[in-house]
Amino acid sequence: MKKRILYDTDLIGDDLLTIIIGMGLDNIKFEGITSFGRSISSFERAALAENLIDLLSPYSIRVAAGANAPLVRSPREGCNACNKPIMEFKTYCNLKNNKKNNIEDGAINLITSIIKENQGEITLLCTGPLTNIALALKDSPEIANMVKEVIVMGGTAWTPGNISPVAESNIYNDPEAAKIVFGCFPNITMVGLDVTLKVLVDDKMLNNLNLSDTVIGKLAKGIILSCINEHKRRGEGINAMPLHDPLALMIVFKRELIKTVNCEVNIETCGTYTTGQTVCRPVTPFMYNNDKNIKLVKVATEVNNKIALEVFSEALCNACDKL
Ligand SMILES: [Ca+2]
Repeated sequence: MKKRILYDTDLIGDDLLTIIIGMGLDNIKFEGITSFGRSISSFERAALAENLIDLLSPYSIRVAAGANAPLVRSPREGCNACNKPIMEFKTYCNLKNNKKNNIEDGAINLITSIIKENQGEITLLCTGPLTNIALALKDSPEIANMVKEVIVMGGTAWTPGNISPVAESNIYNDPEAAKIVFGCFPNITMVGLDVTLKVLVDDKMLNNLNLSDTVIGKLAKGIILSCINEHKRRGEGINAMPLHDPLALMIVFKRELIKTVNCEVNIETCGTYTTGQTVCRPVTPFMYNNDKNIKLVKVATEVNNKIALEVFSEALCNACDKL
């Protein structure tokens, strides 16, 4: 049976790859895609998702634009390393007049309506700042108990941060929203830097992928190459693209890719040097028996990167061969 996914995303490079590989997989179905924007607006980002759907999806997917700024903070500029291949793809779509402008008005409406109409069925996959989801929870708190599960690409338990010494970028961008989301949903899996930095596509693997010379093949190759080069430029020791967001998607249908530890997770919102930190405390059965009010989050700590890369490669090549 297909896993039914509501995907909330900031639609930068690896988010687009996530949609592309999602189209190359038979065992998932996107029910809706909602966007978060910054200098490139959520509407423009939603339009990119719609372009991909028009080209690749065998079924219709509802798309809505969401917030353009965090709940209380000023928006930060996101990574723009992949802008060139994305702009080339946009130009292609505009020339082909593929943009149908079916974007719905309001991510919050779409999130709440899909969850309410499909109670217990929907996996909420989040690979951007959690602003849209927090706003949906403020609007309709009851949705917290209506989703099947929530997979969050974000945070880090015991690995250094990627935007500050202790914080991962998605959580750092809107820690107040993350605090609401982690505080409300009873069934969250946190797919953070502890695992995503172990699933890496380097130059050699990209060459071996031998992506077809289609529009989607060029876009995927451009995104991966731009990301590899950006990591090389930063000189942080990772000369490859970490599959942050695609890994979170793969876990929806292939749970055995990761091992998790039950943790209490608190989000730091006011630290001078620690804002956005996901403070994780492993909870033993003994601790939980003494205090059943502890909210448990499944924190991914190990990943089978070999199998993850195989699944990613096959799905990506399938999708790229389509167009
Ligand atoms: Ca993302």
